Amino acid sequence: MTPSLSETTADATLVYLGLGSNLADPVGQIKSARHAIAQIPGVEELACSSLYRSLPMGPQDQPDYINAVMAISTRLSPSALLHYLQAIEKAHGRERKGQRWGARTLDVDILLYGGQSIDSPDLIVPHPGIAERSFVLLPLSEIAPQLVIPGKGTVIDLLVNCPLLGLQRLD
Ligand code: A4P
Ligand code: MG
Repeated sequence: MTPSLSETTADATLVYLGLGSNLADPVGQIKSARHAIAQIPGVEELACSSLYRSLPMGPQDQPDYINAVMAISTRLSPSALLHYLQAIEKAHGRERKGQRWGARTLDVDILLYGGQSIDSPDLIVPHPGIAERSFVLLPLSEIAPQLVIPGKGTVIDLLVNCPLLGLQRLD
């Protein structure tokens, strides 16, 4: 899919993405997803955190997750970017079975899209879970410790008050 002019903006926007996987070789899924995201037309990778192993948030009868955070620069609109990311999830075997927070081969969330606040049926930005999720805050603190999560505080300050819950950085 090549973005049309209406799907792009004049200036590039700094966007943070959260990646998660807990099925079918999660480490491989995250590495492959990072590569695929960097290949999206109109996207440039700026930084990527280490990979982290985390205990599942939500239903406990599922494997541990592998999580990472990426910073990208893009001229794609939020909805065009979301479409590309959902196509990448699908290409990585993502099935939507209706269970909230259930196991998945790949989940890519738009954490922040520049300074924009978006509240549409398909997209909520900033992602509402950032401030409570150590598997987002710790990788984010590697690449953007002083980033301000609007209405919440800096990443590093939020991390201090967030239980790590067995989060481990992979070598
Ligand atoms: N959507 C709305 N806002 C966004 C956004 N900012 N980024 C919509 C991406 N998508 C967004 O998502 C459902 C719909 O959310 C999408 O169609 C999109 O239009 P989904 O991925 O199908 O559903 P979900 O992921 O099960 O639900 P939800 O509430 O998005 O869950 P989260 O927040 O993605 O959390 N435990 C660990 N340790 N690590 C994890 O990464 N992830 C989850 C899922 C649960 N437990 C986890 C982890
Ligand atoms: Mg999601």
